Amino acid sequence: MKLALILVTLYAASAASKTELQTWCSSLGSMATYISQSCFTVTSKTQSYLANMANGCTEKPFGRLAILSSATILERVRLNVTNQFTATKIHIGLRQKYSSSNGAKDNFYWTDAQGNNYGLNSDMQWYTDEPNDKPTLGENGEEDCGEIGGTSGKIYDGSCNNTLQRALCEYQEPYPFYNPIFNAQTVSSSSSAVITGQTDMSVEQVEHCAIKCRLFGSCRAFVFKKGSLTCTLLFKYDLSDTEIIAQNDATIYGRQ
Ligand SMILES: [Ca+2]
Ligand SMILES: [Ca+2]
Repeated sequence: MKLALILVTLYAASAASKTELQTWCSSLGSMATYISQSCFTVTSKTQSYLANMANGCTEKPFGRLAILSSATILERVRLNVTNQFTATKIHIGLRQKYSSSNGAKDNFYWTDAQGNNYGLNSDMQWYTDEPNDKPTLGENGEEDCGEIGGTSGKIYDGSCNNTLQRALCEYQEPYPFYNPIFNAQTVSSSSSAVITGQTDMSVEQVEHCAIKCRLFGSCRAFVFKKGSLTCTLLFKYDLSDTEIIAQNDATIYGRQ
């Protein structure tokens, strides 16, 4: 009896600690998964890329086409959600800037419906030979919009026109929080986690790094260096042993 009461109490406590977004995400069943304080959903409606960008992810606040700068998140999204869409491509928040001198692989960037653009992570999970500007019959000779393969879970460039596809949406918590995940560690200069141009920013305290990370669309973690009061924004929290190095006055915080 006592044990049952404890279990009921524990259950009530864990249920109460679920955020509204988590509860909504769970209610969508196999069409959604909650990872790193974001709910990733696949839409049932199929639209053009630009329509999906503009209004495909508006069921909840803080929605956008998914920005997938972490290989771990991409793989969890595949296993938990997109894997069921065999041979289907699903739109994500990735575009290529037009330039007459562009090669197939140049000038891609992560983006959102507000038109904020973010540089790519260097470990982009492109499918073999992608991006390749290789439209299938019926497309108009350009592939400048990003998508993932439902089964492969890898990234492709696809045509922006005449493609009615589902969207992979990402709804973020209104106020994501960051936990220390590696104490007395920083990232190595060669780490693919570092967001170019967002390193060693002068701050006063750890919360100022958190504010910058919340504002910067592709940021999911950061390094705070207590000695120099600087922070470095990171694309991902899932760092490998080769990407982190010891440093006494540094702590890595992640959106877990
Ligand atoms: Ca292209
Ligand atoms: Ca392609």
